[in-house]
Formats: sequence, structure tokens, C-alpha cells
Amino acid sequence: MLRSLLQRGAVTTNRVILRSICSTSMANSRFEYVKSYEHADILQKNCWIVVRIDGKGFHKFCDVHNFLKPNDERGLNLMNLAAVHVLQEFNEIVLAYGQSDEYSFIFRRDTSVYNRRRDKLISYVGSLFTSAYIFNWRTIFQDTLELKYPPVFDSRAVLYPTDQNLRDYMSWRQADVHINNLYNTSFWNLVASGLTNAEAEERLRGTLSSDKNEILFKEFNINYNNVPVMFRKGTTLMRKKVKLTNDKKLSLIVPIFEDMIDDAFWTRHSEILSGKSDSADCYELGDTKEHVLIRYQIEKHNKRRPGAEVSL
Ligand SMILES: Nc1nc2c(ncn2[C@@H]2O[C@H](COP(=O)(O)OP(=O)(O)OP(=O)(O)O)[C@@H](O)[C@H]2O)c(=O)[nH]1
Ligand SMILES: [Mg+2]
Repeated sequence: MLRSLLQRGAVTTNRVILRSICSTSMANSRFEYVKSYEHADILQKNCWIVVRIDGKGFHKFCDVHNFLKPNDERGLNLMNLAAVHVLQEFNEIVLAYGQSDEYSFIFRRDTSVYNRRRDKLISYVGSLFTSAYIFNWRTIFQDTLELKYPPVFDSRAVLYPTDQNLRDYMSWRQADVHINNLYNTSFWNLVASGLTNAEAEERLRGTLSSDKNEILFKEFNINYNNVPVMFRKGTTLMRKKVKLTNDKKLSLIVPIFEDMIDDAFWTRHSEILSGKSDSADCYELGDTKEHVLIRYQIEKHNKRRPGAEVSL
């Protein structure tokens, strides 16, 4: 019957029916065995899962978009906003940390999200982060800067079996910010003062942190401790309950700029490792009340509930 329909040059609708008959029969065909070649890589139980994304070729991406050197607050907040979307999608993320063109997302050690399938987790996180980065471009830059080409992020999952391993991982990423930012701040100030890139590089070769602090202070009147904290420490994101003006509480993803190498961080935010948060606890936003991430979430919340708007 199929052949005769084909030979008669069936009309378009018949072709559509034919195509669907063919594909249905192929689904249960001798070809189906290839599915058995698929392999689910299940992430080891009882380990912290860290999914880290990193911008591909962001050196060029930041240059092409004229991002300020060494830190562009708008670019960093766009990364932060994209990360907020990832946390909103995955309740199982207890902590996220971002700096430069990278973000780490920490999934609860007992999470069973997507049966801990590596492929699902890294591809969903990487793809949601990328689409949210593009989606929010105008939220951050409005009409001042055009997105010139699509940004790309890679994504990987790393497992940490102990709490100490996780803490060391976070410390490693935060120490990286400190080393890079102190170097880059010194480097770009030297260049701005008239040195070529090669001369600035030569000037900083073999210097210690204290030398760079001194160069900044003596030559450029910059006290490194007064450089914005987001540039020096990176951004930590956590879910916290915050108090509203009507004394009710709202769960928000808040930006925190604290030293994670310090024990005090893990005591202050003990829910990260214990998994237990005290429902009576309320987080004080302090200076971050007006932060773009907080404003964004409050505006979204209010748009969804006309007539029941909230404020901080
Ligand atoms: N101007 C500027 N550049 C930034 C900023 N944040 C990140 N970058 C750039 O992004 C780079 C990130 O480092 P890498 O991830 O090692 O470099 P990459 O070019 O993305 O290379 P791959 O990740 O290997 O693809 C930095 O070296 C900077 O060049 C920023 O706020 N301003
Ligand atoms: Mg990169």
C-alpha cells in the first residue's frame, strides 16, 4: 500500500501521513538497539556535587564588549543575575559562588535531582545559565550596550566527599579571586599610568602580595582594602528569609560578600553544611537592600501578585 501511494504521487497530506507511518514503524525497528548504547553516568551518592560553569574565550568577549578592566560591575552582576535563575530553578542548590567568568553551584550532598545523572545536571545548568545571561542582558545594560555575539559557557561536575573538601574547594576559588584581582588591579593601574603591557608585566614579575599593595598605595593612592568588596571576594549566593515592611517574610536569593576561607562564615551560615535552617531566623540585607539582584527579585514577585505588592 505504501508503495502504491508513493507511485501515484500522493498529495501533500498523504505524504505527511506516510512519513508518520514510516517513523512509527522505525521506532520499533531493528534499529532501536542503538538506544542500549546510551550510558547514564550517575554521580556518586553522599558527595557534594559542584557544577561549575566557565565562559569560553571571555578574554575576547569582554574586550569586544568594552567591559571595564579589570572588573566591570555590570558584567559581574549579569553573571550574578544568570546564577539567580539557576538557583530559582534548582531548589537543591544550597550555595553558589561566582567570580570573573565562572560560577560554582553546590548541590546538597543527598540530592536525588535527576537521579544524579551527570549529563542532565551539567547540561541543564550550563544551558540555563547561558540563556539567562542573554535573557538579562538588557536588564543590566538597557540600551547602552549591544550584545555582539552569543556567549558560550562550558560546564562540569566535580564531587567532594567531605565537608572539609567542599570548604577547601570554596577557599580555592576565593583565593583565586584575591590573587588575580590584586595582580590585575596593579597591572591595569600601571598601564593607565603609561607603562606598556610588557613593562607592567615586567614590573610585577616576582612581586609578593605586600609589594603589590605597596605599589597601589604609594603610586596610585589606592588602599586595596577599599576596592569594592565584590571585586576582592567574589559573590556568594544563598537563599535567605528576609523581613518585609509588613513584618512578613520572603525567601530571596541574596548576594553575600564574605570571606569563605574564614571559619566564621561556616558558623554564621551553618545551614549550608547541616541542611537545617531555623525558620525563625531572618537575614539582615544591610547594604545589599538596593542591590540589583534584590530589586530584580522584588519586582518579579510584585509583577506576579498585582494588588499584593511587597517592599523591604
Ligand atoms: N575587562 C574585563 N574582563 C573580564 C572581567 N571578568 C572576566 N574577564 C575576562 O575573562 C577572563 C576569564 O579568564 P579565563 O576563563 O581564564 O579566560 P577565557 O578567555 O574565558 O578562556 P577559556 O575559559 O579557557 O575559554 C579574564 O582573564 C578576563 O580577560 C571583567 O569584569 N572585565
Ligand atoms: Mg573562561
